[in-house]
Amino acid sequence: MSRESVEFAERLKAARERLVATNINDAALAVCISGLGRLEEALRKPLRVVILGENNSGKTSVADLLIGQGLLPTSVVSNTHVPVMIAHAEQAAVYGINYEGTRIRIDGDDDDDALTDLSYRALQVFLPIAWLRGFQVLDTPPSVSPAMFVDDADIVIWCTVSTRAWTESERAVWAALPARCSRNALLVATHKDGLDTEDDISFVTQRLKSLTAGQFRDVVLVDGESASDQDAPSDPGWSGADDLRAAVSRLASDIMDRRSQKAEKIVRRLARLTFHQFAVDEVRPEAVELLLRWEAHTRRLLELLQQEQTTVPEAIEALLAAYAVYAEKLRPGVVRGDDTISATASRALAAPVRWPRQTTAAARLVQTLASDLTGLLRMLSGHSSFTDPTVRAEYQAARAIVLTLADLDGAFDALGRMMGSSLVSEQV
Ligand SMILES: Nc1nc2c(ncn2[C@@H]2O[C@H](COP(=O)(O)OP(=O)(O)OP(=O)(O)O)[C@@H](O)[C@H]2O)c(=O)[nH]1
Ligand SMILES: [Mg+2]
Repeated sequence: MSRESVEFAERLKAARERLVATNINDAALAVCISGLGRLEEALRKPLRVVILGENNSGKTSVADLLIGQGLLPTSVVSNTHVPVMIAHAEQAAVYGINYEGTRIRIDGDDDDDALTDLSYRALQVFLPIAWLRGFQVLDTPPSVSPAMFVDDADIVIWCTVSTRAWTESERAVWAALPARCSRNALLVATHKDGLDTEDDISFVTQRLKSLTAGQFRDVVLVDGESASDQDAPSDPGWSGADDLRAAVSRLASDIMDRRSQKAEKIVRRLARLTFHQFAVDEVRPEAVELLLRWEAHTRRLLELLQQEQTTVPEAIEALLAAYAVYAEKLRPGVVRGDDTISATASRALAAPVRWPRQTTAAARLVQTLASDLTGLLRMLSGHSSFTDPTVRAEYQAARAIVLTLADLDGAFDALGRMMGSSLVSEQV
């Protein structure tokens, strides 16, 4: 996981916990809190590494290398008949899933019989290994088509035997898999110990890289048997386990960054919805009249824009100027003040924006701006309705968090940038 995505997940968690701690009973806030929780869960979900390859190509040995050589229970090591899922748990355990879908623990003390996985359709192995907190490994049986396993794969590893790597049949099977498999795929060539010299190793590596260019993100050679092989070089890097894990980590970082970027977008949207809905009933009675006037004012401006009686730049300037007036009326000093809302708004007012000419996209932007400003004003209208200073402070804290998550500052900056660039492109 990259540092940014870890930090992002932490930030979400902190924001959610602080929102929960406000103890505010508000429907919009509740939706926001549960949405943030679900996103955190999705961000924390271990990545699924699916190991594919032909019969005896070293798939199980590669799974073993990934989690730490020799850590897989011997009962699941040889001849994989059914899919084996390896995941993290504080206590080691092995389960069989029978054909009715029931999960049966099969490593208990009372079960002395050798494990016959033929009576199960899948096995689940849980191990207290730190690496498995971020990854789930699926070791697949050669008897089932690889296509069955790739749907929910985050990372796909194809195992091939170094000494006869990337055969015609392997090529055909790989080519038949959905193209998206290649995006996060590694080609792992096992039986590196079957190659005689360092030159042979680099020759095979280069050959595989050029043969499979564009189909895998990386090629790694490993010796899955080095632990039990007396003749294996004593070099700790020889097995290739470190290279393999490094390659998996690189893919994982990219995936996590993409996940976080998607999550950031969702958080912004969720927080925007929240801030428009949050405490809508809390508007002070004396502020209602002002808000109604503001809404009528923005409606008129938007109509004028639609009828092309005003331009986008004029409409934006009018909106921001009116916003400043109404904000001051609702909470004197707010436009010059230093709390979160005013800081957000005043930055928008102070932003050195260059306005674009009339475009549909720009008109839509004006509408969004108008509705965001309405939301901000509504927040200002609700603030002081609570006489209890503690409750008021909690509402203020919740609003500040939601505003930060909604990244209105970022939205205003983007507005400025977009306007700047659209002006430039019109000049070209
Ligand atoms: N010398 C050597 N033997 C290996 C290597 N990798 C795997 N083997 C051996 O090759 C045999 C097959 O390895 P597995 O890891 O079970 O292969 P698999 O693809 O999981 O096999 P199936 O699940 O039956 O398809 C085993 O006897 C392993 O000990 C390697 O890098 N070098
Ligand atoms: Mg196997």
